Amino acid sequence: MMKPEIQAAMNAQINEELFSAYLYTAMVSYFEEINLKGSAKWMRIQVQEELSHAQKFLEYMISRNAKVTLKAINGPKSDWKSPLAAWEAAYKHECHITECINKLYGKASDLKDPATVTFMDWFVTEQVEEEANTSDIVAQMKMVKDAPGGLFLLDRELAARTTGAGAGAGTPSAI
Ligand code: OFO
Repeated sequence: MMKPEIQAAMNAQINEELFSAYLYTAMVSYFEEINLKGSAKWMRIQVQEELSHAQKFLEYMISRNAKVTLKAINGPKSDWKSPLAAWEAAYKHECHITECINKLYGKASDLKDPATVTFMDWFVTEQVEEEANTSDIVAQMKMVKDAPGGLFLLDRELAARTTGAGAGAGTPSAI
């Protein structure tokens, strides 16, 4: 049986993952407003990925007979001052999620719950990719910041993302 403290932390993480989906949905809308269709497409896929993360926690909790308690999801921001600012916010958010995942991993380890530690391994690895993807895009955005042609090309490359799975999926390698 899952310890109540871990159960509470997992419920909180479901909320974090659903908030991630909500935040990135707001970014889909922002990128569409400013006609960055590739960025919007990349974020649409990211929304699905975040929902799948929430689902993974849900299924794991069900398999452990833990009680899933869903709380209200906070409203995200809906506007950013530039595409770069939005991508920086996405990177910052992923760093926050990494901290949440690491804390949850640490808690499962401290409370001697090896099944949860093993389950959390996937998320620890996933966060390396989540941070790398957004940080790479931030770096590319900084390079093209004042060059509309560069932004156009970068956005076109972001449109190539087809899946949420796999390292660096849809992340531009070069402009
Ligand atoms: Fe669920 O990893 Fe991003 O937030």
